[in-house]
Amino acid sequence: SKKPVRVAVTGAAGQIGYALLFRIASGEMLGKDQPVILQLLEIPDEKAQNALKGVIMELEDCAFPLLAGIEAHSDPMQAFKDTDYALLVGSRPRGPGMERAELLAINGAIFTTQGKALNAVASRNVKVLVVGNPANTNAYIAMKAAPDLPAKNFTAMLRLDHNRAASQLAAKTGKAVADIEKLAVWGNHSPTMYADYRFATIAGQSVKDMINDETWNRETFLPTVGKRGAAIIAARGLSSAASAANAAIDHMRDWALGTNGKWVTMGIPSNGEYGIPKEVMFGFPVTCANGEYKIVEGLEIDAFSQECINKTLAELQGEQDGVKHLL
Ligand code: NAX
Repeated sequence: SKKPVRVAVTGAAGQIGYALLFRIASGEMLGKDQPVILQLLEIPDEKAQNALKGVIMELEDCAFPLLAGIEAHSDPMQAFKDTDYALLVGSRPRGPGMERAELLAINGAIFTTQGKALNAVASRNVKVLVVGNPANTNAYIAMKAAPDLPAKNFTAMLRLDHNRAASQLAAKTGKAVADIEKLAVWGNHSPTMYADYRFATIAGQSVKDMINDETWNRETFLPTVGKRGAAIIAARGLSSAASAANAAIDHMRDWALGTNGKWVTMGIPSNGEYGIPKEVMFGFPVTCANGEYKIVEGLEIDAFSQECINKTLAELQGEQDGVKHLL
């Protein structure tokens, strides 16, 4: 049988953590033949550490055959020791009335500390996924704080946006969501992201031709996908958790195990593709194989798409400029 791999999860006692850990431990992320050791990080706060103990008791009570060990930590230097995968979920999202500078300063501190810890103690092949918002910029900060690790190992979660877009397209066309191929989401995980179905197909047929309604694209589809997080908060009184955890599982599984040529969306550091400046942590369509992602290149960018890409890029550059002094 396979040797266990180490999976670190931060914010492990939070609501996404609660929807995520059981699925990792059951083999849904890395395969039903891959044992895992969970290395869980929470803040030192007594309430958070107690909540984490409760989650661990429940993990134990599942008696998962693939769960080869569980550790609880309050220090990232311990939580990230030799870790093969790191899911950075805990962060400080923007609260009501919070100044932008304050948000960036708090997360700057969290993600420089965690980036440095990964740099010092994680596996040299660690695959990092940042879920905690502002996800792209937090991933950028962690990457910059970890100069001894390959920049390409740092990614941000755009998969929830991708899955939301796929689900809207399935509903609109009356087709199965599983049959949608070649969907792309460009840019920042924020309402400025650009979900792009110009290349999408269902059973080889063009989704754009099937829908044939540019007004629906611009006035219904894009705002629905962009504001989906806010709609869930309004309905549930809490932010999306199970769907976010599901997207994190999808992202890591596809990165580790491959997509068989299927396009998925990942937030990754640009190497200049599509005119996105180097190092900007940007949502791109990718395929994955052999543990590596590869940007889908050569797609035509029309005027409307370029306008959308410029807008989400400007927002991201604004965020990343806002943290430069912290790095
Ligand atoms: P919760 O507030 O339920 O849980 C967050 C947990 O992180 C808390 O238990 C907290 O103690 C812990 N934490 C905070 N700082 C930490 C640190 N420095 N080290 C370790 N743990 C720390 O939030 P939850 O609903 O689980 O959401 C977590 C993050 O995901 C938020 O930033 C949220 O905005 C973000 N989201 C990102 C999404 C995406 O698509 N990228 C979608 C869903 C979600 O909104």
